[in-house]
Amino acid sequence: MSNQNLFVALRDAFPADLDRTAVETDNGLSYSWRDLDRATAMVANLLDSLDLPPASRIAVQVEKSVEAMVLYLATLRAGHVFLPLNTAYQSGEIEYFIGNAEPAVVVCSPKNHGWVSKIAFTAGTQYVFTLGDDRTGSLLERAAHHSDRHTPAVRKDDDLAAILYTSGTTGRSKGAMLTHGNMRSNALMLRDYWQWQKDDVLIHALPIFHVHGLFVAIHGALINGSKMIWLSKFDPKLAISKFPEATVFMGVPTLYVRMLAEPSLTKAQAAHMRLFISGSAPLLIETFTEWQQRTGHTILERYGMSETVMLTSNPCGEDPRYPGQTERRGGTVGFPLPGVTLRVMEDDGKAVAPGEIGGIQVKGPNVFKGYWRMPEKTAEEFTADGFFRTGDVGKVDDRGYVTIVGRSKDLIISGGYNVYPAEIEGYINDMPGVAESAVIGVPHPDFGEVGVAVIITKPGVTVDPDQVIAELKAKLANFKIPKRCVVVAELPRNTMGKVQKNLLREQYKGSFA
Ligand code: MCA
Ligand code: AMP
Repeated sequence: MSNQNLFVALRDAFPADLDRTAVETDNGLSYSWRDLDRATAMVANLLDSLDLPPASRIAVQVEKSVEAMVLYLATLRAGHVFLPLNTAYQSGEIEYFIGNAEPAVVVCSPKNHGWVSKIAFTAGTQYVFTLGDDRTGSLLERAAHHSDRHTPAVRKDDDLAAILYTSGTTGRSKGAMLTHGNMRSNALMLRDYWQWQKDDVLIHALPIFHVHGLFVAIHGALINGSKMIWLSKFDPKLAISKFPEATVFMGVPTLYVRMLAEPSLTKAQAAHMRLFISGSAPLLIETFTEWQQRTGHTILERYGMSETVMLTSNPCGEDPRYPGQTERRGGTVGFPLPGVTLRVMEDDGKAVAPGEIGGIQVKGPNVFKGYWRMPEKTAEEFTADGFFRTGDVGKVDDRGYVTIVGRSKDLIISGGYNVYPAEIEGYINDMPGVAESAVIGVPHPDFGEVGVAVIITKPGVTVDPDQVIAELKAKLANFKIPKRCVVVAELPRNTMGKVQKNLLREQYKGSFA
């Protein structure tokens, strides 16, 4: 694999006829491949005109739009590092990310310009632009004065392309550094593994501030020169209505659960589709089975991480490494992808017996460069022989299928978003009257899993659970807010005095049955 700027690999795959439609939006706009090339050139020229240090971070917190995707592609084209931020993050969270990543440029939604620019300039950011989801804002105004031709910056495989913040069990988020090589190798491999066809059309219904929507979906379509039907926000009825014009859909399990609740989801309506992919969170076997019965399609479940992009996938036709195994098996995340080495290990570093459960470790060209400015933390997460510890617990069966059975990291995945109990507990424990708290994940029919906060108060003090929730809502992204908050006299502890979250999960698992 020669060294190549990821943008060049994507643009090389554009169809010969650049006037064909590349993106069609749900509000009636369409963008040709030529539009994408010209728009990314103009924004890349704007970035070049700022004389930024090489590999500057470009932090972006904007609503989903085609122009936001153009900004991502232009950042690659200009050779800088894209840092997408969840639109639900509030000022405390943004302050941390900007302080940690020290971006040279911040692009924010016009409505947030006031508080974001204050945080950015205080942190030393040189430029703050705005970008609305309706093609307004200073970024496009400034880019309009620049040429629509641009020679992409030369980038090597090991050069940074993006930083994705993902927390660990210990509170603050870590910036996962993904290189041009990580993402290009994964995109090219998935193009072949998921058998992207010439006339495939992708329905893009995911946010574009995480790996699934920003890399797996967008790279998947672009590296195959495939049109995208672009939904600004997931709506089950709208997504289903697009099936007759499309062939590929990618979603987190919640999207499938919500579409199954729609009477318009029928076999006939899904007949034109070729491939439904699910990931980011466990797909319940009930959802997998119901989807198969309702639509005649067998969802392809795959497994990935911010640190590794895609790791495993159920088959999409014949996988020569597993002859005759074309079955997509519900409840599994399929085979390690070509180029990915996956092993299941005991805590003491020995491999488990075949079929046994242990910690999943991986190696491959898709595995990230490390955590931004956290070399010690990075070193902890890699073994001496170079495998990345995913923090996931699983097994590989005798047919080679990988099953994820749990996580050793304290993590809740809610509607496909990661929620880190340690971060929420930190905020609750700082509240007056709170002695200690534990946030656990419990099953939820829509989001799959949601947080429940269990609190013990200081002696003689009463704490109002609703007040706790209200205070959290003022500080944290909405998807992180526990869906239930209870005050109890004591928390179950093991002999070491450690809170036994497994007992709490058992006790509160019926909260949203
Ligand atoms: C919204 N709410 C949530 C969530 N989303 N609560 C818990 N978990 C969530 N994920 C709450 C809001 O706070 C709000 O509550 C109420 O639900 C409705 O808010 P709204 O924004 O309208 O929610 P929605 O539109 O219904 O969003 C649900 C969603 C969204 C469409 C499932 O969460 C989504 O797009 N998830 C996809 C996440 C994703 O892209 N994951 C990929 C990560 P209130 O009114 O009280 O504020 S990448 C990854 O994991 C790896 C690499 C991989 O393998 O892909
Ligand atoms: P993130 O770091 O946000 O990319 O989340 C990655 C985590 O999501 C993985 O470590 C897994 O715990 C989880 N995950 C991703 N895909 C799946 C899947 N198909 N089934 C179960 N968990 C998954």
